[in-house]
Amino acid sequence: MPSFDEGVAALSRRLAMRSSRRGVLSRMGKIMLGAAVMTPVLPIDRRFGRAEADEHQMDASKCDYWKYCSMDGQLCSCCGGSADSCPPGTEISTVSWVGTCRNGSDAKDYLVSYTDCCGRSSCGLCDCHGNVRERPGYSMGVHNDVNWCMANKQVAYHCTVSVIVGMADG
Ligand code: ABN
Repeated sequence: MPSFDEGVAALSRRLAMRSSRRGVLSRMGKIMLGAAVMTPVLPIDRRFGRAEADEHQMDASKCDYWKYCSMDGQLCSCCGGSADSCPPGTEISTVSWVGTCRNGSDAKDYLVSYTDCCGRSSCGLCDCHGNVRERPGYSMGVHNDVNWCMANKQVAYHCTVSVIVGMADG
């Protein structure tokens, strides 16, 4: 009975006799071309551990956007304003709350300030509730589940804006 090595050698010889160098190269070329075409469409995690953000965490129109981690309310960007400016006909609350949010693209923590826009009835769109590190009213600076327009003359809540204040202390 031939040994394993002899078996492999015989198989290799038979394969070598049946295939030309050009044929092998052509087949390898086809395989490489197929891999190059198919790889971009395969469902592979391409972050390779670099970032912990999914695509919604990088999309400012989605509640999962990293900066909205302590958000509670409707995004002013859906209500005729922008992420950091109140819509026309509303005024910014004199009181804000803050959150510490991790930006998945650089894995750093940022201090974010959130402020309600007041003076029109609730916008009703893009209602987002992040609530990361949110605390009840005994810790007012991080309390979001209250209408902070009560600090203004125009107490009606419309929507909320958010601004990055700086890096969070390490
Ligand atoms: N701070 C946002 C908000 C407004 C009204 C009611 C609850 C929360």
